[in-house]
Amino acid sequence: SPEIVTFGESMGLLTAKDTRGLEYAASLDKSFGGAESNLAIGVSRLGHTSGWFGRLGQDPIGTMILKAIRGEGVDVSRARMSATEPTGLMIRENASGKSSVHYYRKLSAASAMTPDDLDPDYIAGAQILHVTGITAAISPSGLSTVEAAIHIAKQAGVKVSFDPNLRLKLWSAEEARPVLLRLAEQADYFLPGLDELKLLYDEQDDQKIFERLSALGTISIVKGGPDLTYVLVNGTLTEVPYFKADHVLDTVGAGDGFCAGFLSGLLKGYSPQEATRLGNLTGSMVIQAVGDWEALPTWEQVEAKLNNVAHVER
Ligand code: KDG
Repeated sequence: SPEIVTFGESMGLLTAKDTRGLEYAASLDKSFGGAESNLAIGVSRLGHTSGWFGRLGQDPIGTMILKAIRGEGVDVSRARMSATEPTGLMIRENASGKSSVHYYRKLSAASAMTPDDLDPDYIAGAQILHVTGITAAISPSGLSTVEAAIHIAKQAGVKVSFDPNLRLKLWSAEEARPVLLRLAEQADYFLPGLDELKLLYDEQDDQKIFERLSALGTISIVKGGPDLTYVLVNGTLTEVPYFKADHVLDTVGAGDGFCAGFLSGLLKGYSPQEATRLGNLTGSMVIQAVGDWEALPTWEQVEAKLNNVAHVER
């Protein structure tokens, strides 16, 4: 098995760049996205082995996505193509500088995923299983699949990493709360954002949020502090400062970019704080270009950044 195994919904991504928004845009750019495949691509580029699976429709968008993920060196041997449901889509628009997304994924192939899609040996052979709250949100069978995968991992002693990825277009904070907190309790590494925790705990006070988090007993990495990431281990909070991005073009995918760096750091044997530093760097590199995963760095690019090597073009 690959060192990191993850699964979830990847969708076609159509983007209207027209500043008047989707309604008036004459053309759409085509790519794809999906929090879990973004992570798998990021881990692969950093030099580790990763595997992604999920259901895609047997249609041109599904084929494009599968080929692209495979082309990034991610193992897709456990992915399935569905003849009966289509690949999901998301359409992003940028009206007057404000970015928003429209999902077309209700009856998608991925939402029909069930625990039968899991290969227990594949999960049991990994170092880390990474799951997100998006899969839990897309359908009841998606949630069962996440629960079953966590169960397999825990039985086999595989570490579980969990990013809640709260998507309020898929469910309300009230609906998400009990489900995501229950999943967080089972994780070895819980990777939320501070804004997500405010919604999940229905609490604005940072101090109280960290008290609640400590009680979970997991290693928690909280993204989105004031230019820093919080690391909470056994009740001790440390702050790991951000790397300053030269410029910010597109913040979508920053969280997945962080997780890719963080999990790669763990595989390298880094402490949670050192792994967070790497995650901060990879996250900051993703936001300097357009696309959910395109700007995920290779290990070579990370090293160049850490050693301050200037990019030479001839
Ligand atoms: O994390 C970035 C994701 O938002 C994107 O790639 C698509 O998985 C996605 C979602 O559900 O929004």
